[in-house]
Amino acid sequence: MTDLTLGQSPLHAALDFFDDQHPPAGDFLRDVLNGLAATPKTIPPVYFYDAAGSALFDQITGLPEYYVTRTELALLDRIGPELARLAGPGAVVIEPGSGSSVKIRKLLDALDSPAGYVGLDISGEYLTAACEELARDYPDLQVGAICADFTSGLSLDHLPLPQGRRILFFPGSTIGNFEPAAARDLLAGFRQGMREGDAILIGADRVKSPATLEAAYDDAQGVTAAFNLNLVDRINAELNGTLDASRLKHVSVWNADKSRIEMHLEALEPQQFEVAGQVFSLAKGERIHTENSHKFTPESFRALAHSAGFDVLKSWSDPAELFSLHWLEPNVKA
Ligand code: AVJ
Repeated sequence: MTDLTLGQSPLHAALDFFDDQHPPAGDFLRDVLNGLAATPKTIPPVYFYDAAGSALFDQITGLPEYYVTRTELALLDRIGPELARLAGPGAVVIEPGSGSSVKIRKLLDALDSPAGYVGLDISGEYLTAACEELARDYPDLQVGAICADFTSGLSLDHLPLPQGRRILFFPGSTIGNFEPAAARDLLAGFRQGMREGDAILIGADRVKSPATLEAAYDDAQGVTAAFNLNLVDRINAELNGTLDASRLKHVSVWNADKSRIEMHLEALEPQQFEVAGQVFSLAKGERIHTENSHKFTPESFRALAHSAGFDVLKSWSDPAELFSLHWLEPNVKA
């Protein structure tokens, strides 16, 4: 099942190991057809991130309204020394959904001689490129890569990891993309791969004024709108779609009951379109739901962590209390 290549591999010479768990590729066609047949219509947010969508997301992280990324980065800078004390020397950092190299570098630079880094991602190509770059820049660090779907848990037992405390790094409020039950299952899945003394450092966005939240997901320059509407281009290009982006508009709404920002594509007029030969219609004002971004209070986050078998040992926020990082440890099993 798993296909472990140690450092000698000519393909990934800079890595100490590359473990290909052959995650099933997401099925864009099936998910889009099922989502459009549902009521209300919905498309999972994982499909935002093709090359164009990833470039747009990068642009989002620099927008004045999108406080998330810059706030988390500043927070990481501020709490670095404390993280070093909490983690201790020789920690092994594991990053599910290995993402922004800026964030992981901040963490590695803050820690006291970390022993290892393991990136985990569903896309092997992107993952190995990022991990090889880290391996070259951090010659004392053992670096491995796991090509896997982190939503089905972490299987680490067979890997040649350095001894030492494992720190899972899950920044960016990615946890907010999951509905409450799925978020709990995801964290519980992480917990199964952890030992006593291991920890998770996780970023979670906070509840704040709806105006601030809606602006963060509907910026003045229209970058978030372009990010949302890029799904339309992708469906048209890859799934033989006939959607007309000029007849849809980007909408961001705060759902107070569910404590989340929702993004939708809303029909400006009644319309019909095809995807892969199947006909769909939208009434005027009807929406395709494309993303949820859940926001937490300290209490709601603690409840989520507890439900997945963790204690929150420490939480940090910026002075304006926009965003939080939390340090979780597995609670002792009864
Ligand atoms: C990458 C999922 C954390 O929810 O804030 C940004 C994605 N969507 N703007 C978020 C996103 C629109 C982002 N996450």
